[in-house]
Amino acid sequence: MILPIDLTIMKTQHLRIELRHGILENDLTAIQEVDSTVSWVRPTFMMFGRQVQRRCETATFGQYRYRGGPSPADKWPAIITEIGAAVAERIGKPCPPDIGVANRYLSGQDALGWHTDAEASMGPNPTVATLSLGAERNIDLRVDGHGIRVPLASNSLLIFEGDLARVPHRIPPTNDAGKRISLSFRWKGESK
Ligand SMILES: O=C(O)CCC(=O)C(=O)O
Repeated sequence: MILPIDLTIMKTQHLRIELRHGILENDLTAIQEVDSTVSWVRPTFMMFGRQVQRRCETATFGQYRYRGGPSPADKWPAIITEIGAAVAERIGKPCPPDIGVANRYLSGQDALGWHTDAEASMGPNPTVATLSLGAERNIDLRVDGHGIRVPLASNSLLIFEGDLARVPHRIPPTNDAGKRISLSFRWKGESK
């Protein structure tokens, strides 16, 4: 069962999850610029021996390659650098972030299936901060076996810190939603 909650901070033994609002001064301008600047692709990947198309468009920046995703851009577009710096400052992290991942959902039918952000190359206890721009969508999380549904308003920032393998999540499809872009900035972590 998925329980809708108004999340602010949640801590478990291995994880910290936080939702903040009002991150950028002008999220409306930011979404337009990111939308038109990023080279979006809709990758395909193999699942159970079949070629499947990803249900949203994506782009990656930094030393990272999504499973079946596009090669990361060598150069971060200026607007992504700028937003990454604003996010880093808001949460007290070094600038620039190690990695940026952008996702574009053109409508409510675009979605992202269950996955975790755990990557061996990110070391133990990495931080992932995801900025939402545009249409509000829900994110479903599984935390310690509990299903949680969190609405992600435009200009909100969802932060995961710790053992990311313990927080599977997805963006489920919905009937009517306009365009949404998420920008996920990631920092390598260290043992505590
Ligand atoms: O679009 C979102 O908010 C989720 C992004 C995400 O889970 C990812 O990039 O791995």
